Amino acid sequence: MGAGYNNLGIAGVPNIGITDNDTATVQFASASVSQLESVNPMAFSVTLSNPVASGLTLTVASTNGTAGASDFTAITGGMVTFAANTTTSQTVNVTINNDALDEDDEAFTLALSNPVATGTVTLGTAIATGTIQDDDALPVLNVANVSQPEGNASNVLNVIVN
Ligand SMILES: [Ca+2]
Ligand SMILES: [Ca+2]
Ligand SMILES: [Ca+2]
Repeated sequence: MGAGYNNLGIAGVPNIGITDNDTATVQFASASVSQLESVNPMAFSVTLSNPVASGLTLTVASTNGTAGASDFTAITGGMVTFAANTTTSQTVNVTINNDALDEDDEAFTLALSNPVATGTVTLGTAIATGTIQDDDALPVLNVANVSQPEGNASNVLNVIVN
């Protein structure tokens, strides 16, 4: 009891406070998620270590890295909510755009912030990296057959990129 033990009531009714000693950690289940750009959405799991009596809300937002607006749908001011007295993990889904560009794998980050709850809730792994694996083949160069009369000073070479 210690600090939670308050004044004894004069009338003999003790006034006892209970100091909660429970804390909870909320975080991404994994600091990195990687999948082909043809797989949609990209799911980030958020876990809570202990149930929170008040429930819990968090803010989630994305930041562009090598992946930008053409590669995924940004999240600004998203909310993650845990219901009261539960630890059911929550999922943040990011919409991935499957383009036809041959390119390097690209990445962005998600950040959790601002846990709001009564009691003590701390952030664990608050940043997660999403890697979008390119699935597009190298372009094929086709050079069209060229013929020209002798003595022609210049010619046009048609190059078709598929
Ligand atoms: Ca892309
Ligand atoms: Ca693609
Ligand atoms: Ca691509």
